[in-house]
Amino acid sequence: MQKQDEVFGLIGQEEKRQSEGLELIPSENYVSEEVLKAMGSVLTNKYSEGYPGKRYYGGNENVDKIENLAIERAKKLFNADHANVQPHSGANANEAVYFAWCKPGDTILAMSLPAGGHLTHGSPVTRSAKIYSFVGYGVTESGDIDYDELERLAREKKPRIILVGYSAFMKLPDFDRVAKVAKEVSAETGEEILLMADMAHVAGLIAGGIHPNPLEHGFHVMTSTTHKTLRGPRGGIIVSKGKVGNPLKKCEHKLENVPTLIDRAVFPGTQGGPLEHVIAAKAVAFGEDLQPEFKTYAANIVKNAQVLADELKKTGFKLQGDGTENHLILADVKSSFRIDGKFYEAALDKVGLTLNANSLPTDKGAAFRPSGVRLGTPAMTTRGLGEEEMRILAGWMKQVAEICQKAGDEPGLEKYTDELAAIREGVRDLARQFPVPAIRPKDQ
Ligand code: DSN
Repeated sequence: MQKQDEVFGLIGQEEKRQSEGLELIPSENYVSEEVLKAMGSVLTNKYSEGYPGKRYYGGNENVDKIENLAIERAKKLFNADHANVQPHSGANANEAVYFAWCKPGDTILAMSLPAGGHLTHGSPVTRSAKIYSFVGYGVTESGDIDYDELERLAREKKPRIILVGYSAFMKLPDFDRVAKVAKEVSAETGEEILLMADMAHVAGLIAGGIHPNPLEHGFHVMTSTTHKTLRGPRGGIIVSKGKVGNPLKKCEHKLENVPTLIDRAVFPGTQGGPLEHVIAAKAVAFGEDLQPEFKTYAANIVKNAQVLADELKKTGFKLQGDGTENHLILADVKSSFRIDGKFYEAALDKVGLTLNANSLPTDKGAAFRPSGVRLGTPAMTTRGLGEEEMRILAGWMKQVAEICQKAGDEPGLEKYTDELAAIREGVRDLARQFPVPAIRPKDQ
C-alpha cells in the first residue's frame, strides 16, 4: 500500500485543533461541506485566463457557467451592476481598484492603520504605498471615524479615491456623509473621485441586510474577501455600480465605466489565470448567503458580539468604542489588566481560545507588544454558540487575564498549569457540543 503523504497527517491535526478549540479571530469562519467540496474539485486543473465567453483557452464551457453563477449571485447579494469574482485575495482586489482608477503618484485617502485601517490601505511596507500617495484619517475618542478630519483632508489633498474600510473598527460607517464630501470636492476640482469601500470584515453583515450597503449610499466600488463573514473560500471579490463593457477593449476613464476598468485591472492588469476551483466555491457560498437563514446568521453574529462585549465589560475589560455595532470587539488589556495583547493571546492559545493581539488607536508606532486584543463572533455563531455560551466565554477570558496578571510573563504561566488545564478542558467540552460544519463527527 502506498504511504500517505505526511501532509494529510498534519491536516488531521489541524481538524483536531479546529474541532477542540473555539475560534474568536473575527476574520475567520468555517465553510460548509459543499464549499469545501467545490474547492477540492477538478476545476483546479483548468486554465481560464480572460472572462466568461472571452477566454484565451479552449474547454471553458463548464467554467464559464460556473463563473457566471458566481457573478450573478454576487451582484444579487450586494445589489451591484457588476461583480468580478477573480481576485485571489482581498489585497489583490484592493490593488486592482487602485490600478483601475489611479496613476502612479495619485492620492488615496483611507483610514490609517493605527486607527483600524488595513495594511493594503497605505501602510508604507506595501507595494501600493510605493506607487500611490496615501493620506490617512483617524478615529475619534469614541471610536467613530473622524469625519471632520476626513473632510478636511479631502478638501486639502484632493484625493482620486476616498476609501472607507477597516479591519479593526466597531461602528457603522456614515457612507452618505463621505459621499457628500466627495461630491463637493469633485464639484470644486472638476475631477471625479472614486468612492471605494473595503468591506472585507462586514460583507456578510451587508449581505444579511443588517449593515448599510455602501453601493446603496453613493459608493461606486466595494471590495471584500470571501472567507470572513461571507463564509466562503479564501479569496476576494469586487462589486461595483456602472456600465458593464467589454473587458478586452479600452474604455474612457470615467466613473460610469468603473466595472470595465476593474475587469481590465484584474486581468490582465494585476493577475493571471483565475482560480476556478475557488470561484466555484465562491459561487456555492454566495448561493448559501442568498438563503433566508443567512439573514438570521448575520443578525446572530451581531447579537452574540454585543452580548460578549457587555459581559466582557462587566468582568472588567475596557473596550475600544465601549462596545460594538458589528461582529468585532477590540479590548484594551493593558489598561484593564496591565498585560500586553501578545502575552494574553499566547495564554489564551494554551486554553484553546484563539484571537489576535492588536494595536489600539492610542498605541504609538509599530507595537510588537500591542495593548489590545481583537476578537469576534462570526465563527462561533456558525458553530451555533449563542448568548449563554458568550457569557461562559467572557468568564474564561477574565480568568485567563487574571492568571496572566499574576504570572507576569509567559514563563510565569508555568505556575498556573493546573488552572489553565482546567479551563482548557472546559473549552474542549464546549467545543465538542458545537461541531465544525465541514468536519464530520466521526473525524472529530
Ligand atoms: N487579515 C485580515 C484580518 O484579520 O483582518 C485582514 O486582511
